[in-house]
Amino acid sequence: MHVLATAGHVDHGKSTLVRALTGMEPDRWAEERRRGMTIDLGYAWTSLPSGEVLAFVDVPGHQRFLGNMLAGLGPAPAVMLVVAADEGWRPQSAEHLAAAEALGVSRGLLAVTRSDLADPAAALRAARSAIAGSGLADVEAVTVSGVTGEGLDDLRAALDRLAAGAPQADPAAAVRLWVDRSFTVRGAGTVVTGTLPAGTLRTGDELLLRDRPVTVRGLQTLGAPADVVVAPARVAVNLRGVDKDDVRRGDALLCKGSWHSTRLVDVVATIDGLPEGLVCHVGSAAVPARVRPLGTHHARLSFETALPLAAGDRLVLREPARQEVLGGATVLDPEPPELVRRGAARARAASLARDGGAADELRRAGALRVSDLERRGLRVPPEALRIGRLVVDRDRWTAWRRDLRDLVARDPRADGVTEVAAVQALALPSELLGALVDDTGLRRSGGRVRDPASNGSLGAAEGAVARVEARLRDTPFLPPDKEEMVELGLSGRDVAAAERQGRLVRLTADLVLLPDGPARAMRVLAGLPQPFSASEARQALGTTRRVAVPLLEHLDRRGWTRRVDETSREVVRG
Ligand SMILES: Nc1nc2c(ncn2[C@@H]2O[C@H](COP(=O)(O)OP(=O)(O)O)[C@@H](O)[C@H]2O)c(=O)[nH]1
Ligand SMILES: [Mg+2]
Repeated sequence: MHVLATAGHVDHGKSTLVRALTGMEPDRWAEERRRGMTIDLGYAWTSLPSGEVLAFVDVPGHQRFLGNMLAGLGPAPAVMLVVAADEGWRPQSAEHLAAAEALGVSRGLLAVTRSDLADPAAALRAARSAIAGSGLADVEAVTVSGVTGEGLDDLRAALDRLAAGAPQADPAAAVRLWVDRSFTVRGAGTVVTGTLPAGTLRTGDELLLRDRPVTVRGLQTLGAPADVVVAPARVAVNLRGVDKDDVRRGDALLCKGSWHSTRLVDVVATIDGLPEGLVCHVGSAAVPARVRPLGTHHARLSFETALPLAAGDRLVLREPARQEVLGGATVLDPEPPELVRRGAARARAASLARDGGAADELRRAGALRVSDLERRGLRVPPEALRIGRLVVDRDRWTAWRRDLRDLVARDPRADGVTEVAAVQALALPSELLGALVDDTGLRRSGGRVRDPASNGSLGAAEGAVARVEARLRDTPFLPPDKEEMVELGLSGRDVAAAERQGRLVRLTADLVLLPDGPARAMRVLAGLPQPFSASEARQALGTTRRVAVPLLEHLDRRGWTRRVDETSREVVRG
């Protein structure tokens, strides 16, 4: 399943589009339908043409309901930004884009809807230029009408591409389900719902809710009961022993022992000069906080109530009295050191300001995307390496070089390791492989990394392969049989390596010719009266039936010969 939040100015057609795509009603309240306006989060889902299921969290666009909007957008991995063709880019469009920016959302789609009311070109241009430079700059755009249905198929196809490109959520990640709704079901008790961005939920799981253990009595997803729900997903959790009043939006269901609830965090903000008081939105929560500035970009926030936060979590910042996004912040340290000594705050500010903790994070990760650092307000550590779109920790690079050389050197046949195996063994971001191979003096070809110095050599198998080659030069169509190969000490792996090096071709797993063998056979066969039988071919080639039959089948596969009937073939001319 995939989860997508809508976003965009009020009345631009978000709910209508969700309705048209899913056939479901995202405006759940009678008041919403009477007023024709989304007030709270709505939920709907559909199957895409590929069969992938996509769930929508439909948000209100009206400024007054910014908090509800953020509770929907907060845990969602992607966003569908909706702009009305007849209205164009409006203040709440920018507001919602700012929220997505603050949250670091970079996956999504731009839908210019109500295309039946006006030519969408101008609105599309305006929206494109508004999102240029944001994390959503590269998203696909679709023009559509939720009322006439024009463009809906394009939109579905674009949603499918978005789903196909979604990064895999880690099913083993510690669960943190931000509650966006809680209610009572007669006979079942308390149910909470939320967007599960990572991890797996199972019936019977013991979780924590406000430091209290709770048990998952039942699960539902897409309106049906489930024993197991794997992220990403929309999920409803029936909790045993929890009163409806014990849980509300902004609470989180947590894996035991994995999360640290904190009232104090050090952050880097996307804006300078934070006010003294803020409201911080994270997940579905909105919590007031006091601000202690630490240098220009950094600050220590103390929350009114504790939040389960980890380094890297993103907060949307708002001034308490204003319904607008002020900026964003990234948690650098959810367990910051106390600042008691005189000068401690200044020292802390200096250490955060040096690189905002980027060097530490880079040391841990090995490599990070430059755009991710920049978007989070972190500076690229000056001592780091820049390779393509990544910054790489120097020590890690040295270790990767050593490990890659070792890996290739340890390969017993000296025919290289596959790129996939190398990337896995080194836990290397695959886009770094090219640079790493160049830097180590190794070479990439045919999907493998090899040492050019040992090229042409097959290690221990070299002598045996050379003997087979010599023999085939004398009698090109009389290769060694299976037993002889075993006697020579040649395994299937050796033969495969020799084939990759262009020294032999395989007709079957253990039947080989020189690479020019098939072409030589063709010259002989072309001289026969056409069509010819397998036994005529065998005689002309001076070989045995054991070789002739697989050789002819090999030529058939290449399209050089073809069967005429049960018993005969002809050479394909031209
Ligand atoms: N003609 C036309 N009207 C639309 C379209 N999409 C939405 N509307 C109308 O625009 C108004 C706002 O739509 P709604 O989906 O509630 O907007 P939301 O606030 O973004 O969810 C409603 O009156 C809809 O009927 C469309 O594609 N074409
Ligand atoms: Mg709506």
